[in-house]
Amino acid sequence: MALKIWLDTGLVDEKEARISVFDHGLLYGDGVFEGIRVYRGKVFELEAHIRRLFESARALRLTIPMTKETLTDAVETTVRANNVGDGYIRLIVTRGVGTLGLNPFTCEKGNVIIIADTIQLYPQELYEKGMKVISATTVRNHPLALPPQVKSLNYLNNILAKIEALDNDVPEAIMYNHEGYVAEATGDNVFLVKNSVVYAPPVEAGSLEGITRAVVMRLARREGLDIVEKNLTRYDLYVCDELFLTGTAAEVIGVVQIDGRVIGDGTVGPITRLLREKFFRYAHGKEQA
Ligand code: PXG
Repeated sequence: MALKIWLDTGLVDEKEARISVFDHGLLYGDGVFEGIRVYRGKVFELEAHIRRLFESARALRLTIPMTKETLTDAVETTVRANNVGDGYIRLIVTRGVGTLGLNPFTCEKGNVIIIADTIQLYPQELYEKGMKVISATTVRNHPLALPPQVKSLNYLNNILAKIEALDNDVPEAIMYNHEGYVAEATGDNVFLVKNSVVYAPPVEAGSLEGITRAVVMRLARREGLDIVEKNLTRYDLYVCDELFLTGTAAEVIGVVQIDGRVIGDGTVGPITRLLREKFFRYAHGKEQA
């Protein structure tokens, strides 16, 4: 079925949803985006996603040509127009149409694109058995290069790490920062469990400040789990009891092997299972966080 796409000021048919070849989003990856889930018709953590989008844009001196309120309404309108029950939203703001040349100030106005569609999920088996990952050799963006908290249209840093994973026949790679500390996976945040304590790298280690990460932390605290944010090394990942990833697409997924080392007993551990279950219940409105 053809989708209705939000383009700039309103909905258009999918085939009419076109962007100029002079848009700096295409020419330079100059823009920001969000990936957002819809569960049972309700947009998940929309306020947090809108806030992060505006902060990413601010860091890039990109003016979003809508207010937070009108953009929120546009997202809701697009979801309803496409009858999305369980699905996925891609919200994009490009720098807009300009001349050839890097100067972003030749672009008069940013373009807003909202796509509400179904989502491609990892197979259920991967959640039950857990996934294998590798350590990427590609280092996460230095904070003085492209700040890792900015969810920009330039994902090449993470794409290079993803290619390493796929070349090694695993779905994901762990990225480390320029100091050798764990940053994140290519599109997910990282947690580990050791002696029943949950550890996460601090955002300053070079990750996106994940919205799923924040929800999982809240849920874990409510379960009485201790959560410690501290720098983690590759060694910490090798000797932990449980390892899991969080993200909009993956939700909570266990990792059972890294760089050929088996984690814990090689199955998805009890705290990972608990948090996945709690997350599912929260996302489907059966639980508060
Ligand atoms: N790190 C990075 C680099 C990400 O891109 C996350 C962590 C997790 O953040 P959230 O807020 O989602 O919990 C992301 C999110 C996709 C896709 O299509 C990627 C993300 C989200 C949704 C879809 O690959 N990345």
